Amino acid sequence: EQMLSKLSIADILTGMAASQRNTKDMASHKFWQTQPVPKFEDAMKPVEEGPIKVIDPARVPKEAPPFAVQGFEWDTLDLTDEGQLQEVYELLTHHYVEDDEAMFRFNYSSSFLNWALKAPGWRKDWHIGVRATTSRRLVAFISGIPVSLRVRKNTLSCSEINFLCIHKKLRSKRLAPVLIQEVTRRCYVQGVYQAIYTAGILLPAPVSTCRYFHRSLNWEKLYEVGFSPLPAGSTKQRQIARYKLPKETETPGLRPMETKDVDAVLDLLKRYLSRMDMAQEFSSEEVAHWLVHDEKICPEQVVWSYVVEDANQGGKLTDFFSFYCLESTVIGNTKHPTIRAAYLFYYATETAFTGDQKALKERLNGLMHDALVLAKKANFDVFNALTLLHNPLFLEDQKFGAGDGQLNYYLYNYRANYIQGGVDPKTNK
Ligand code: MYA
Repeated sequence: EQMLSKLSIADILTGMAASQRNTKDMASHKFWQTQPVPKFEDAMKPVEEGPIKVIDPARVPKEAPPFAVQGFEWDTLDLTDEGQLQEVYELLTHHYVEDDEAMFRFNYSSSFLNWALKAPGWRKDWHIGVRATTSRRLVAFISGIPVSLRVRKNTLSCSEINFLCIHKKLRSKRLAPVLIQEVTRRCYVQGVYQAIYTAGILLPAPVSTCRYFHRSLNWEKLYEVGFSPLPAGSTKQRQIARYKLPKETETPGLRPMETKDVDAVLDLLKRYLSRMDMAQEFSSEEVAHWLVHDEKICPEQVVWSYVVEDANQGGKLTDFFSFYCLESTVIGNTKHPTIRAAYLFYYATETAFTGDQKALKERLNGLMHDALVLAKKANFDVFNALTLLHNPLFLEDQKFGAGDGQLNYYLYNYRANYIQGGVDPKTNK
């Protein structure tokens, strides 16, 4: 999940978004207290990193239990079937994540779902649906994809769990734990004993937490839908002028990424991510899948990636960046039915390896400025980024504002020391 976050001044002054306030202690998490996850009280203590529980494959049930509520049943979805992909799209469009005030709801496109759920190594049995037995209507969903995840020195074979969704009419019936236990069983059956997942809400207990930042591209529309406030003492005209961008990019050698760039981008990305405490370990197949737009997978474009080719170094690729499209429905707004948001995705730059902090800050600002120009050209309304990687080095200069949303990162059945969200701009650590 990506938490829906709005630009907010009040929330920053008072501390946190409502979803982030911890109103429940461990004992009241009736489900999570039974699971192999760290408790809040242990989350900040130094630990030896490793699995929490050893799973005995012989004790993993081979079949799903009958679904917990009469009149409903499990159904493994076939997302190579256009109609079933469309059913997941419909469920999420009407029932997936909303912000605290129910102003916006994520509207993942079916292209996005096709891309995100059929990543290299995807398995049909990790696309789990629940249907009403008689009407065959899809009422709940949870998914996993396989990822190789490095947490500091250890590389884990994990599943990444996402798109947990229950129809609004079936909420608060303790069905989420039923779905989570079933996806857990299906991972165990495959010998996968760890998982990574993210959520806007606070659960026991995050391994890291990032804040969302937003950079207005179409300020007037964001103001009209209630996403951006008009700061006291400013005017609409001044806000529009503040976020104006040039028509063309400035970095010499910048061009769209192509399939022929995959190996060079993988090399750069691997070296860059090796400096982070936690990151996915990519194969070249995964880099191609996640970064190169392919209209066979995404009839509607989802990912935009650019590389910098240095003519002075024989055409060497020195940098790349990418962003993806995730729209949100503006609930009940006929003038502006959706917000088109670009989310900063992966990037890397050779400058990160020079040890020159000032040069890195300058380079990233140049690259991200161009990313904003390109996103504006591609008709996005807002550009979002988290406080991870080296993002804190450019967020302020590129006129991002802090949002009211946070994104919590969780590991299932793995104990790890807390990872500070983002890089301290002062120390670059
Ligand atoms: S995060 C996106 C989640 N989806 C949405 O927010 C969409 C809109 N909301 C809904 O569809 C429902 O409200 C959901 C809850 C389905 C979220 N992650 O059935 P309930 C716990 C984990 O009565 P409902 C994403 O997709 C809650 O704390 N647990 O509640 C990543 C409580 O337990 P406890 C959650 O509102 C998902 C229990 O469920 C979440 O009807 C990663 C209440 O159940 C949540 N987002 O349904 C899942 N929300 O009493 C974990 C609520 O203990 C994967 N709960 O506090 C773990 C790894 C598994 C694989 C392991 C392999 C090794």
